[in-house]
Amino acid sequence: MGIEMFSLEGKVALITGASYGIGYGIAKAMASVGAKIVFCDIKQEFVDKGLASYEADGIDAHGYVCDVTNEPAVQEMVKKIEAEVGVIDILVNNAGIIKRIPMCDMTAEEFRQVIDVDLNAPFIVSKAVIPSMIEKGGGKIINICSMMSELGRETVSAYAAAKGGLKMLTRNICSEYGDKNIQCNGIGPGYIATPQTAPLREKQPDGSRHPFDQFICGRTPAGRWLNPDELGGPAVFLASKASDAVNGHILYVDGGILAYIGKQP
Ligand code: NAP
Ligand code: GCO
Repeated sequence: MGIEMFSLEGKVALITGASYGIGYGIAKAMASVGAKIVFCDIKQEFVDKGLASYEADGIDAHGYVCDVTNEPAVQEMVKKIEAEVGVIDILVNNAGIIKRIPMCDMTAEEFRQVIDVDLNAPFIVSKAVIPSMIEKGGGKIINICSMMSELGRETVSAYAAAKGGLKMLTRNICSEYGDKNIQCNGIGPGYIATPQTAPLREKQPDGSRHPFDQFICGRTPAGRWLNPDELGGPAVFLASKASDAVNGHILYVDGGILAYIGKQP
């Protein structure tokens, strides 16, 4: 078993919410080892922008407009992908949102919206792809978890609840479908420089660094924010034959945050 154990040649990979950000970084890495890239986004405008980015990177991706919280729309999209591209071998549940609101100020509707995208949608999309994976003899599901699958912090109650639930959904899919040769694992990114975290890195009015930016760099052994491309290698591993015996595992790609008490002030 040489380098080919990491090959995704001819595999169809669906990465949700991958017009940019972490999903895009993962898709690029998977394409580089032969995967056929399929992605969805909630708006045609973002799908088109994503297709243009993939083309500029020499990747022949397939883009679909789909709100992953909408079960009938997801089922229709999966059928279209199966007809137009092929049966999905690899699913990356990446689409996600966050609302940073103190819990007692958050409405139940705002809480539900985060749970809907970050937890209900991975259930919906996984449920839509598993039957064909079983028919095909197996598949790979990768759920994008978070530091908040293990840790809490002020203002992210809904997100932490969703990402904690996503960790356990990962373990349950492993438990329920492991005997059908489906491996379901998670990736728990640390703090990644994407549009989702841009507000935490914005310069202050006086030009100084955002306090959270300084805080996170002090909590990360490497002393820096990570970038989306750094998630590509771990994702390729969990999507490839190299990880056929890995199931129900959350692989933290956090630069060591979870191992580190933080830099002494
Ligand atoms: P991002 O820059 O905000 O991108 C999120 C993507 O998901 C966007 O393309 C967005 O599309 C899409 N999306 C949102 N709701 C959707 C829906 N209902 N249906 C379909 N697509 C939807 O986020 P990111 O930083 O790349 O994060 C990607 C994943 O990693 C998320 O699950 C996030 O929770 C997780 N994560 C991020 C970090 C980090 O530090 N950035 C760390 C750990 C985990 P639109 O632009 O059209 O809304
Ligand atoms: C936040 C950040 C984090 C990251 C990520 C960390 O507000 O704390 O957005 O939640 O997105 O999930 O792993």
